[in-house]
Amino acid sequence: QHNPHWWGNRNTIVHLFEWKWLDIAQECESFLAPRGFAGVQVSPVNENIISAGRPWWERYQPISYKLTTRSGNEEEFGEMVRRCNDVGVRIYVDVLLNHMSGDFDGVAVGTAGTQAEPRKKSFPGVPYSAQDFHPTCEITDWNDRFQVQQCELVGLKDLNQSSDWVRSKLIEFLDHLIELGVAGFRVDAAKHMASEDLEYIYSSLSNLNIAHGFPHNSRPFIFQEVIDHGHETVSRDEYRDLGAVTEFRFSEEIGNAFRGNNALKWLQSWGTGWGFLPSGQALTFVDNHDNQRDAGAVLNYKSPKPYKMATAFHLAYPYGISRVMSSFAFDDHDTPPPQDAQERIISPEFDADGACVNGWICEHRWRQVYAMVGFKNAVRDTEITGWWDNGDSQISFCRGTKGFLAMNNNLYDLSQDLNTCLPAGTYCDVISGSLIDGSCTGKSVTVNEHGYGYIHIGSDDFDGVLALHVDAKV
Ligand code: QV4
Repeated sequence: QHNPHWWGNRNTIVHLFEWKWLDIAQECESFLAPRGFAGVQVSPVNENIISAGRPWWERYQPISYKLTTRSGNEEEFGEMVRRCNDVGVRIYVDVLLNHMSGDFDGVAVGTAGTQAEPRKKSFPGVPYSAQDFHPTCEITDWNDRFQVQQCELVGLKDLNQSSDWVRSKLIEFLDHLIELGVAGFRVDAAKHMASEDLEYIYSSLSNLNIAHGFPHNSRPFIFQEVIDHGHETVSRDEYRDLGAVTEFRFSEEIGNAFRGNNALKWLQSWGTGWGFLPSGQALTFVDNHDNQRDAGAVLNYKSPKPYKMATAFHLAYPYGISRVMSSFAFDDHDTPPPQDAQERIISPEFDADGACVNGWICEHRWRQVYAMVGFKNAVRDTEITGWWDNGDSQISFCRGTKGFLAMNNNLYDLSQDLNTCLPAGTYCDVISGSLIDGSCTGKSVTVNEHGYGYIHIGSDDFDGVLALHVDAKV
């Protein structure tokens, strides 16, 4: 279940973190499909506990499988999936199979009005009762398989996926989403569940819904959240044959490189050469909704120049199943998404350039990001050729004869003739500008009959990348 069921030449997923369903429907039609995005990872869809101040993470504490959250209700969810599928943008749902909510004093009321008593492990909306959960214990040793898989992740009531009842409820929930037209799932906290139980659940799922345009016998795409920095007792390798796995080392190493802790020349062997999973099993990202909030090597929108460079490299280098993050502005771990005085999530608003303005960051609407989604589509099915570097942090490479990328992460200019491998002509650098009505608003590069062009990226240029491809020829 490694096939994401993308349309045509599209090949990038965007995580529209905490967006509302009807806003996503609109985004599919007006922005994502025209820009060639392949799919959207959406926030959890089932009913969750209500936490004071409405932190984003309340959605990782389920109360029932009713499809009502702050992003919208079932009808709105169904409408979103249909409208996105109609324009060829697939929907992947973040699903919580590992646990229900954590402790709550007294009777909790969820986002669909369902009551539960988490402290007693009583969730009548499903229903689940204490016998459906593992006994309560804390994870203190992350290299103890029993603790990781049978104790409670941050106190979240830990479902027993080897029970027939729990399995049947989880399968029913996922099948309901398949019926509504989704293309697959991000499986939250997969590492905290035994791979045999997940295998049973995934293989029991229905095929994708042909009424939504999926071919007969299409299996749901599965990507599993398994954080493995290497040498973990519960490793990514136990899950990779069941579906794709989040490759966290990609995120950490790309952050390191573009923060300047590692010369870019080493990226020549990026991918399996760095010990990452095989390309078709790796879900790759510069940052995700968790690690963008942690200090450390991982880059996020708050460091725009290296972030855009890392994203350009991510999308230009042929490795992995790519996902780009689309965030809301945050100060700390608990900052809620943009909301009004009644604590309803507000819709993103856009300025004249299409950038988000009201608390949403929308990295996917940054030109340097969506232009690289277009680049990745334009160079699909080509290999890396013509790698060049200066022995340090200036690099360039070709994608067959369809695309060319150059980067400068040194403190001095890159100015020289380089082999772009492109057919002769003038190309628009899609990073510094766009091709509009046949003219380029940024840098242009003239490629001679030998494929060479003069490349200049100043060390203090706004962006440290230059990208050319055959769909942006002047
Ligand atoms: C608190 C204490 C605990 C205590 C517990 C019980 O910290 O020590 O046991 O109370 O009284 C929130 C709070 C957290 C609180 C917990 C339970 O932040 O302090 O525990 O609720 O009330 C998200 C957030 C968490 C949040 C959780 C549930 O990141 O902060 O916890 O949602 O709302 C590991 C895992 C990996 C996981 C990652 C974060 O291997 O699977 O940690 N990542 C996924 C999601 C992530 C989500 C969860 C898992 C849980 O990507 O977003 O956690 O669904 O690496």
